[in-house]
Amino acid sequence: MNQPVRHQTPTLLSDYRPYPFTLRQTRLDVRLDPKETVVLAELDLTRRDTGDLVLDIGAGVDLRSISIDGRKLSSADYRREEEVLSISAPDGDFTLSTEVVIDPSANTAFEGLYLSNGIFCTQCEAEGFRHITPYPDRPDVMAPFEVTIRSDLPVLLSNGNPVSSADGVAVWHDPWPKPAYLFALVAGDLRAVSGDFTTKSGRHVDLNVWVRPGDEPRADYALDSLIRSMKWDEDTYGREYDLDVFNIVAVDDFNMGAMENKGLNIFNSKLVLATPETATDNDYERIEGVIAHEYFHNWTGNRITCRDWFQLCLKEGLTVFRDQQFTADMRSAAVKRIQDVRTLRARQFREDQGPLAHPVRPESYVEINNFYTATVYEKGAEVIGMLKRLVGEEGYAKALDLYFDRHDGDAATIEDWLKVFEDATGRDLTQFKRWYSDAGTPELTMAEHWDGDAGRLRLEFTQSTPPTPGQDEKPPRVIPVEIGLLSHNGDEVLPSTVLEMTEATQSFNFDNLSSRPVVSVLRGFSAPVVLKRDIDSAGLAFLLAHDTDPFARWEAGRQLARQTLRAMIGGQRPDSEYIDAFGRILADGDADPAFRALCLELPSEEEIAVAIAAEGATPDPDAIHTAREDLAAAIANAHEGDLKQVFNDMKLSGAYRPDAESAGKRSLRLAALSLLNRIDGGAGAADLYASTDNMTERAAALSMLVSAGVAESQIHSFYTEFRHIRLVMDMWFMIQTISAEPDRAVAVAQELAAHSDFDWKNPNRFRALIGGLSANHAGFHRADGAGYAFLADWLIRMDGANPQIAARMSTAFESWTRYDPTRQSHAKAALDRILETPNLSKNLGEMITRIRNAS
Ligand code: B3K
Ligand code: ZN
Repeated sequence: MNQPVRHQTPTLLSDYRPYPFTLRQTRLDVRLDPKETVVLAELDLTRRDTGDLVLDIGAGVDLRSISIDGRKLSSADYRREEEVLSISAPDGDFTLSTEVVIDPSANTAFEGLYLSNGIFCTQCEAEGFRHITPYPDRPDVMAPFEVTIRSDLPVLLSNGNPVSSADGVAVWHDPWPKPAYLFALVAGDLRAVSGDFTTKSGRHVDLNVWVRPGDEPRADYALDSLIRSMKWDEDTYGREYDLDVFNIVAVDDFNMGAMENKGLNIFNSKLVLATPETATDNDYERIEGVIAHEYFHNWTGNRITCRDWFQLCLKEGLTVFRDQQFTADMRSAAVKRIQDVRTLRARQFREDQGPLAHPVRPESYVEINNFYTATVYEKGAEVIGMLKRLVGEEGYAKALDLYFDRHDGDAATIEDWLKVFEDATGRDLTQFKRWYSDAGTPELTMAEHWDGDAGRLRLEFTQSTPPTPGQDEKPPRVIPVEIGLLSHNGDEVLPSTVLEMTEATQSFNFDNLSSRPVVSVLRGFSAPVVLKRDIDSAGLAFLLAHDTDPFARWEAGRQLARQTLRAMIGGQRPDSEYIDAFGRILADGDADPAFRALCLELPSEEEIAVAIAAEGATPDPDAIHTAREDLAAAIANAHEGDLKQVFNDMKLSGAYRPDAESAGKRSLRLAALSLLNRIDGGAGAADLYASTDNMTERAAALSMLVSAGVAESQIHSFYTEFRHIRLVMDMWFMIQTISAEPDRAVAVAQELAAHSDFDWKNPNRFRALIGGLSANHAGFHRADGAGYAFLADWLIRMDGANPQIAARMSTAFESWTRYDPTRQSHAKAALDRILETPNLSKNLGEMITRIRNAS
C-alpha cells in the first residue's frame, strides 16, 4: 500500500551542491506587529557560479518588493514557485533587498516568527527562517548579521552584541558568521535574572535569563547552571564564550526543549523555571543538562556548523555526548551512564527495531524535522563514546583540539570529523564509519570456553545486525567490548580492558588463570548493542553483588529482572534468586542511594516489550503489565520491613535542595514507596502526598495514587492548588494519563481532552496528555484499538495547526508491527485513516507513510 501524500519528494545526501553565491553580510530590519510584521532584508552577495539566485520562501510570506542594487525588479526578473524564489542576478558583488509582510499571530506551527503569550519569538532550525524572509536557508550559507528591531515592547533582543537601543528601536550585531537557522529575535515584556561571567582570557560576559514578570524567583537554577556550563567547557574542552552577552529567554509555546541560537538561546519554559514547590528533581536535572547542551552548541554547532542537514549528528551527537559528560561531572558518572542507557534502550533501540530505523547519518529525508531522533542524538552520542574508548582519553583530546582548530568557522561533515581523529591518532576509521551509515542495533553474542588444564579462558564473540528499511546486509563493524574478569570472591582478576572486535566472529584468549573467572562484559555499556550470553540467575546475582563496574552491576540486576519477568509472563512464579538479590541491594547502606534506586527499579513495560521483540517474539501488553505488577507486589511482600526502613531512613531534614545527593536519597525513598504502594492500597502515598513540601515527592505520590486507582481527592486538590501554574498543570494532565490503570487510560484521556484547561495547541499540554497516554504501554496498546483511534484523531487535528508536533507524537505508532494481528489491524486502520486525511502535512505524511509501509 502506498497512498500518495503531497510533497513527498526526498532530498538526498548525494545531491549536495555548494551554493553558487557567497553571502557576505545580512542586514534585517523588522517592524513588529502581531498581524502585519514588515521584514526588510538586505543581502550582500557575490556570484561564484552560474545560474539564478535561488532563495527559499515560506508559503505565508507576502512578498512586497525585490530590488538589486537599489533597482526594483519587475515580475519578469523573478519567479516564485512553491517555496522557492528564483531571481536572475548579476555577476560580481551586488545587494539584494526584499520587503515582505508576515503574520506572527496566525503562526500556530511555532516555526519562524510567532507569538507565545504576547511574546514575539522565533524558531528557525531547521528551515524556519524562510518563513521570515526569502533567504538561502541552508546551513552552509553563513554571514554576519545586523538586525534592527522596531517595536513598543520593552525588551527587544537578537543575536550577538547590542549596538543601540532607544525609542522603540534596538540594533544588534552578530560578528560571527552564522547560518539562518541560528537567527533569533525576541520581543516582549520580560524581566531579566542577571549574572556575569569572566572568561579565562578575561572577556566580561553579561548573562541574562529572561522570563515573564513574576517568574523571576524561578530562574535562579537556570542561571547557575549556565555559569557552571561556561566554566566546565573552558576547563574540559578549552572552549571560551565569544560575545559580550549571553541571553536565555523562556517561552511557554515551544516545539521542543530549547534552541541554541547564537548568543540568544530560546527555551521551553519547562527547562528554565523551577522552584521546589513546582518542579521535580528530574526537572532540575534536565534544566541543568539542557542549559549546558545549548550552551555547548556555541562551539559544537555554531562556531562549527553542519554543511547540510544530513550531518545533523555532527553537532547533535557531539553536543549530547558533551552534555552527558557535564552531568556525569556535576552529579554521579555511574548514575548518569545508567540513566542514559535506560533511555537509549527505551527510545533508540525501539526506533532501530521498527519502520523508522535510519542511520546516525541518514542519506535521504522528506522533512528534515522528522530526523531529530533518538538515533541522531543518542546513538550519535554513543558513537562518539565508542570513538573515545578506541582512541583513549589522550587521543580524544588531541582530536578535539584539532577539530576546533581546523574547522572553526566551517560548515563541516562527518568525513571532516573522522579525518581529525585519523590525523590526530593515526588510526584508520574506514570500518568505524559504518556506525554512521548502517542502521540497526547489532546483536553481540558471547560464548565462554574454559580449559581448566591450560588455565585458559576463550571468549568467542559473534556479531550480526538485523535488516532495517532499505538496508538488508550489514557487514561487521568495529565494536569496542570492555570486559573485566572477577574471581569467585569478587576480586578483580583482570581489570577493565577494551577488546576490539572487527570480524563477524572473533575469539580472545585469557591465559594463566588459576580458576575459572566470572566475566563482566560490556562494562560501561561500551557499545550500543544487544548483548546475548548464557548466564543463569546465580551468575547474574553474583555480578549484581560483586561487579566492580557500576554499569555492569546494575545491568546484571536488570537482566535478572528481565529474565524473571519473561518467565512470569510464561506463567512461572517470581524467581527467588532475584527477590533475594533485590533484598541485598536494598539493605546495602554503603552504596550510593541514587545507584541503589536505579537497581531497585523494575524495567519499564516498554523496555520489556523491546526485549521480547528483539528475540523475535510477540509482546502481550496486558501480560507484561500484570507480570510487572505481580513482581513488584512479590518484592514488596518479601521485603516490606526493609522497604519501610529505607523509606524512613532516606527522609531528608531541612529545606529542599536540588543537588544530586539529596535527589538520590529522594529517588531511593520513592522507589521503596512505589513498591509498598502495590500492597498498601495507596496508604503510604496518601500520607506522603499530604505531608511533603516538595513537588518531587508530591508528583510521585500522586502518580502512585493514580496507578492504585485511589487518587480522586488528590487529583482534585492538586488541581485547585496549582491550576494557575501552567507547568504544574502539565504534570497534572500527564500523571493522570501515564499512570492510569490500563483499562481506564483511554477513558481518562478522553475526559481530560474535554477539560477546559486542555489548551491543545500548546505543545507542552498536548505532549502531557497525548504523550502521557502513548507512554502508558498497556493503556495505549489496548486490544480493542481505542488507544490507536484516540491518537489518530488527535494527530489529524494537531496536524492542521502544528505539523511538527503531530509528526513527533506519531512515533507512538512506530512499534505497531511487533504486536498481535488484532492489534495490528486496529493500528493499520488508524494509520490508514490518517493517510486518507486531505492536506496532510509533509511532516506527518512522511512519518505515517514510513510507519505504515512497514507491512
Ligand atoms: N537544535 C535544536 C533542535 C532543533 C529541532 C528542530 N526541529 C535543539 C538542540 O538540539 O539543542
Ligand atoms: Zn542540540
